[in-house]
Amino acid sequence: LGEAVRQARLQVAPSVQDFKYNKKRVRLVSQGSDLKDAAQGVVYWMSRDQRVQDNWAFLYAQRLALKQQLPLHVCFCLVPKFLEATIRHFGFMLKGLQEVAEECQELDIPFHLLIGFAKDVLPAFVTGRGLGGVVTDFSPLRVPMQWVEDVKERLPGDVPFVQVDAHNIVPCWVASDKQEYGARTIRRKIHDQLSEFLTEFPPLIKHPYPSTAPAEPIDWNACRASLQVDCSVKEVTWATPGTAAGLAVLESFIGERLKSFGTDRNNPNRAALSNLSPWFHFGQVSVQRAILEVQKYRSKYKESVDGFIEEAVIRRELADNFCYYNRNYDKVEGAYDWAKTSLKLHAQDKRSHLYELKQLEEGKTHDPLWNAAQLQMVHEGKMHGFLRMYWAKKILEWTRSPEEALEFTIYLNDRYELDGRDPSGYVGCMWSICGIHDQGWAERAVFGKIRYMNYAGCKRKFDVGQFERRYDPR
Ligand code: FO1
Repeated sequence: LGEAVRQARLQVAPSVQDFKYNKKRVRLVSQGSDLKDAAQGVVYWMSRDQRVQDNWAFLYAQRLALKQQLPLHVCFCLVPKFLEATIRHFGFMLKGLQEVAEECQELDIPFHLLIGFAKDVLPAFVTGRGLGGVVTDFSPLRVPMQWVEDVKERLPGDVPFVQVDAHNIVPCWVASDKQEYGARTIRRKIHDQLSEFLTEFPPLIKHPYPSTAPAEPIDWNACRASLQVDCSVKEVTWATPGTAAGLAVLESFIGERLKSFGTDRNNPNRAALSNLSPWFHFGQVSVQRAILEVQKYRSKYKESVDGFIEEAVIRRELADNFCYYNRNYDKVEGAYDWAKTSLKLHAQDKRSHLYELKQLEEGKTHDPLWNAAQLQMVHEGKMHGFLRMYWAKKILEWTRSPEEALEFTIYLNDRYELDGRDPSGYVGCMWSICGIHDQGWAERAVFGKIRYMNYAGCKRKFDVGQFERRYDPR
């Protein structure tokens, strides 16, 4: 699969202008004037979608550059810290970016790693090089949305600045213009538009208009040294960073695990998951590519393929919808009224156990299944999807308030999960603790009407002891 994508890249398409580019993927951040005659090039400011091929934002930037016969540049702005990210995450990201830089070089597209916040480095880069247009990708999260706003403020007024949703299959602002109630309400909207957006990618091609001023060589060690992040959370060994490795995981999912995804995905003892979320999170692999490949097996593994589309497309795009349209996407205030009222009503209920953050972080509760899940996350950077729900719900049960539960859950998720700091992570925590995208259930202590999960329920689903033994520290 990696090779197929590579080959596509090397093939010189007749002209990138020839394919039909769906402009609904693009929106204007600031108008500027038309690309100036004197412009020296176009730049793609890469952020969420850290890959060369299968990237609608990169393709759009190349299309603009080809139309005007201009050089194309790519920039990545490396911030010193981002939410709770540690060296585990920055290490994964930087190694992926190294591959991006190499691929860009083969395509005659200079890749620039700028150190610092975009607002401080990107406008100067654009003016310094006389560039005539900026294209960026899209994230609904508060911090990256603010980066875009800040750049907009500081870019010269005549430089057009556009944004492309290169992460979702149906662009977030096209899928729906409001916060959706749940999977039930967004599913049809997305499925109805899949035939329009779930299309094959044209290749990004070797760029025919080389830049006269090439990129500065990148000192990757200096990049690492510029970071102000916690280095005590170690990088993981099971997940090799980068697009090539991510595509190999996709291939192994299709060849080995897809057949049992439909039946075994809720069993943490079975290898049935795609495990692709770290590569999806950093945009090293496009979800659209994964779906294009997986859906070829629909007649063979219908249940699995449908289940994967539900999780990778519907649930994932629902998460972006939630974060985009709800500014309190990571706070109890962001919940539905029924959930807020119910949680408030039970705020004073006696908790069976109360744990401090440190006890939780070290996996030292009375519950061996919970501890095992926590240690899986701490050591491997990825907790099994089914256990993520159980894990978060127990934090609601064992802390002083829903606010504290959400704070701890998001902190731990963002700090340890490779795929943390992502809309899917915030929505996962909000679903478990605040009932987002869920319905009310029978009322009970502490949880109120929030769906409850317990150890006995897990025991009915899988061999809990087998999972606990895998992560037993003794
Ligand atoms: N994007 C950037 O443009 N620059 C960064 O330095 C950067 C660091 C970073 C660290 C951890 C992480 O999980 C993501 C990071 N991102 C960075 C990407 C990004 O902004 C996110 O993936 C999206 O916001 C997720 O929606």
